[in-house]
Amino acid sequence: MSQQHFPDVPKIQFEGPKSKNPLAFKHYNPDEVVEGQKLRDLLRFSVCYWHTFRGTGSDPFGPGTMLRPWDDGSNSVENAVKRVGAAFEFISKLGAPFYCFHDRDVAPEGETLAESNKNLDAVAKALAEAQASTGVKLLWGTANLFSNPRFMHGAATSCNADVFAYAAAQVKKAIEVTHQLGGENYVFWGGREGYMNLYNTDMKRELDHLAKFMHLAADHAKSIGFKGQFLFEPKPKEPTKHQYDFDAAACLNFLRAYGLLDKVKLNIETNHATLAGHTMQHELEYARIQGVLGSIDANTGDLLLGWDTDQFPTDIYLTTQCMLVILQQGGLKPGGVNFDAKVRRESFEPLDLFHAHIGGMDTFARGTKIAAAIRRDGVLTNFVKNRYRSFDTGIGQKIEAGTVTFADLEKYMLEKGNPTPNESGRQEMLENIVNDYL
Ligand code: XUL
Ligand code: CO
Repeated sequence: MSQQHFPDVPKIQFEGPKSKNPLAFKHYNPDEVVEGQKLRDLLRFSVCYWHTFRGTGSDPFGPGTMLRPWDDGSNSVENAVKRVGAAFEFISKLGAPFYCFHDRDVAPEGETLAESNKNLDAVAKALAEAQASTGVKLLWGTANLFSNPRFMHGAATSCNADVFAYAAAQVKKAIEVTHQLGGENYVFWGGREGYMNLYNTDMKRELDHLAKFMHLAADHAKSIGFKGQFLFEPKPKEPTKHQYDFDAAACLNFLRAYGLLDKVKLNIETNHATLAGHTMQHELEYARIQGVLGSIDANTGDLLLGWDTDQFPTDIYLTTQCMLVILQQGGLKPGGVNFDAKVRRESFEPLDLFHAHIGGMDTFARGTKIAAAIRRDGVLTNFVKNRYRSFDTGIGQKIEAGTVTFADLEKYMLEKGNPTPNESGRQEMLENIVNDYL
């Protein structure tokens, strides 16, 4: 591949924590083994096409600031193919093993569905060639069912049956292209699957339609032999006031209620978790304990801003907490850590894309090593195990085994008189202990 889009950037190398080179990893050594896995295979980093190669830095107050030198600003297939070259040069120099895309990020939408499909096929050919020549693989594909005005009322949850049909056709094609490119997962994020006002909304019908849509997608995947994992990505609001995929708990209830649990897992995103009023650790743990933690979209919000700012993760507490959960389930494979994150509008130079991703990857690598050390010493797990020891024997054991009734418990307590005294939760001590590992 001709390397011409980032001529001043070499392949990013691991130089260790003492390095002062901003274009080097200080903590992410892909070959370092943590809990029996190389960091490369444990973290499975992915670069997202939409923010990194289509982001312009536009905001409601002004246009984009990031016209890339390789981009002629047109909506042509030729420009899209040229962009593939820049994207794969970036991803390979960074050393991320994966990328992700929406159909409409990689290829321009045409006048008709047939034309859009043709454009997508043309760019998919370039993507396949770039994957083959660089070894970069596709973590997941998805369809953009929210930008075009036809999706104003939603896609699978639109009140317009033709829009449902259009979305189905688009997802059919996106799954086929994902399959063709060896994608390991396929994501559903319900861009406008929600409502602005219940006065005009039949919630039951919309949810039934969304479930029908996912079943149809899973049926099609089966019919073409696509074995990738389907992932549902929770987000509570934005663009709609209420998204049906509100949080991990709402998504799980939806999947369970509609018989989709054996077909779909979750893709948990940090800024979506916090918009829902949860920590990322909460969302990951909730998904993990129910066996549906599939993949993550790594980013972070801003405590002072109430919207989806999609910033790169730089907080070591955050990544340590994420990795405590992810290590507990032995990694995310076939999922990974996808940077669904964008550089700020002021960071408009291509070089900033490197700084942002290097920071995110280093922050995750540090979090991984810190979490592994905490786990190795058992400082949290031993405390937690001990905290619940009253359920390991005696009456607690019987409660868990389901061998006692309310009447038995009443008899037990009447005889005993008062419960065994409580012990401190020692939150502050544990917070100090975690700090010792940072
Ligand atoms: C939007 C978001 C999406 C999904 C894929 O907030 O996170 O980019 O990850 O559609
Ligand atoms: Co996302």
